[in-house]
Amino acid sequence: PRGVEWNSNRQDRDKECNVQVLLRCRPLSDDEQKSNVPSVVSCNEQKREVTVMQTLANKQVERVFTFDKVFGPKAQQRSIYDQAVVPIVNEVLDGFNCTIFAYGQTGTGKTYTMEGGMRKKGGDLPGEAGVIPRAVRQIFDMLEAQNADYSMKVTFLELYNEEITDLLAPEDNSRPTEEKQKKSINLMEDGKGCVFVRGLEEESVYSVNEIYALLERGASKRRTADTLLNKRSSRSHSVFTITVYVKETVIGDEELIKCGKLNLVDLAGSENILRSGAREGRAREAGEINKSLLTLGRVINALVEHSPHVPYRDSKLTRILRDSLGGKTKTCIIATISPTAYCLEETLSTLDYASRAKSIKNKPEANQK
Ligand code: ADP
Ligand code: ZZD
Repeated sequence: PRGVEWNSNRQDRDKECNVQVLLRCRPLSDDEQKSNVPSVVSCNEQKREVTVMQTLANKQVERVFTFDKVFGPKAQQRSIYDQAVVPIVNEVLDGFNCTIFAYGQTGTGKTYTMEGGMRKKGGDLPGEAGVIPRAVRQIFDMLEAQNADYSMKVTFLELYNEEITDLLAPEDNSRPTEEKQKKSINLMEDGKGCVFVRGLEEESVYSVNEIYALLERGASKRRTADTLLNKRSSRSHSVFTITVYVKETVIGDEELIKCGKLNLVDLAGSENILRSGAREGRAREAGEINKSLLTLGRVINALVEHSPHVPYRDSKLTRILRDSLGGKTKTCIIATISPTAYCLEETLSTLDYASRAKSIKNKPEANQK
């Protein structure tokens, strides 16, 4: 079965490997439960199936989708992390680049999955902590346990309306607000066609708490931007990247540096695609068109259909994540849905999108040597 490929042996690692696609359905909220909102989604985790009940011309129609893993409404943050993310983080420490995307309609749990609920001051990781804080801790724990000679860098950016904001940039109170944003952040290409973001604050980090403090800075910066421009967060993409360098001394005191990278991406709400497609003219003026999200969909289509031209260059998101789609990075998409009848149309669109992405093939290659 698919999914076994992910944990394959060292010797057959450099083979083609499908993008892994996971599906998570959130529970009904307290309000939804109180008002008896009907649920139309059922998840069978064993069979890795999601069934959606649809009423068409007064007839009940069931649609069934299969994914690499399915997490129903009762799935805990911890179990998603243990089952889906632990193997990916292990690959990062082996020198691979890995990307995890969260894709879905606003309100279905992308941020809850990637970041989690609020952090309790001073305490240990809360049960509600999402993928990012858990991955940070696992990476440190493993490096400490191996007594490794390592260094680590993190970046955290937000992409809104094709503009990149550095969520880790220190506050500069000596300049007016408009100017602060202007510190130019550009996409640059190295000689090998790899894109990197120039002008981002790249923080070297030495402890878990230091990263958590940086996340706090990023989260509060985003909250400020959110209140300035209502609901910006549902239309923006955020990318948190951890780069780990591990020094390995081999026999004959030759030194090797193994470098692995983990990109954790919380995409804009997928409802923005449908909307910006439908009323492109006015949406563009309202800043509603989401070029990056539209282009991501086109890139996925082109890869699935083996088109000779893949439009990576058409948006910043697809330029930044080029290697994650059809490249040398190991990629996992977590698609999130709501169980309610009200979200049915969006849910089916997410399930179709995620199903298509299952056939994308990447060719992971370790960075070292
Ligand atoms: P999105 O990022 O997709 O817009 P959020 O992560 O903000 O969605 O989730 C919307 C709301 O639903 C939040 O209040 C969040 O805490 C809650 N939520 C989402 N997923 C779950 C889940 N699996 N379990 C419990 N609460 C959840
Ligand atoms: N989702 C919360 C942040 C929010 O939107 O504010 S949870 C995790 C990853 C990236 C950014 C923030 C976090 C988050 C957090 C909350 C409060 C202060 C700082 C950071 C978090 C949650 C659990 C453990 C560590 C960090």
